[in-house]
Amino acid sequence: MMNPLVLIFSLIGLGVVVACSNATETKKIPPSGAQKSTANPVVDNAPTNEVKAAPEEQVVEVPANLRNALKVVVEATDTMQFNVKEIRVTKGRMVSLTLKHVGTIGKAAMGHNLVILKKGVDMAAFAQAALGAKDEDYLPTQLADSVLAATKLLGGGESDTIVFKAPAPGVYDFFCSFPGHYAVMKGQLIVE
Ligand code: CU1
Repeated sequence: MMNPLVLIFSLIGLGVVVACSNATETKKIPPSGAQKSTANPVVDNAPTNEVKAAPEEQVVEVPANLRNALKVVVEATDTMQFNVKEIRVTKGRMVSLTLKHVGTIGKAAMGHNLVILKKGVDMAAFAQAALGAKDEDYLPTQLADSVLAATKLLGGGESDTIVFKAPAPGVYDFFCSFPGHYAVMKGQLIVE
């Protein structure tokens, strides 16, 4: 049952930096429900014996770059508001973005996430398409190619942190994909 650990320790022996394990657990770019995600590199006792080699790039890359990451905290409320409407960052910089649902209403009625779209993706069309994806927390995997980064869907009192690298300069829309929220819960990531 310790196979995964043995694997990890040998990686350490090879000089792979795993020191910043506190920061690695949040990296995930195409978020898709908790169970489907294969992108999570955290050593979680794997439910099966199928131990694949640690998911390539992600484990290794994040910690080193994260030291200079821009840390952003966005609060979302029970009244459907983000307290941040604009995030500015320079190209290539790592961003550690935490979304905090500071309300008390559960996610079924007042769920919030923060979805950053790739450049040129139509937010209204995306939001419309996401409406039908309740089972995927309104972030359908079929639209993953349109997403730069996204948090989980949160209920009151919950928070989630994502880590991503600021892409090419430009303006990127972010919003909450919970039905009906994007009209007010939105903002822009501005990469300079
Ligand atoms: Cu929301």
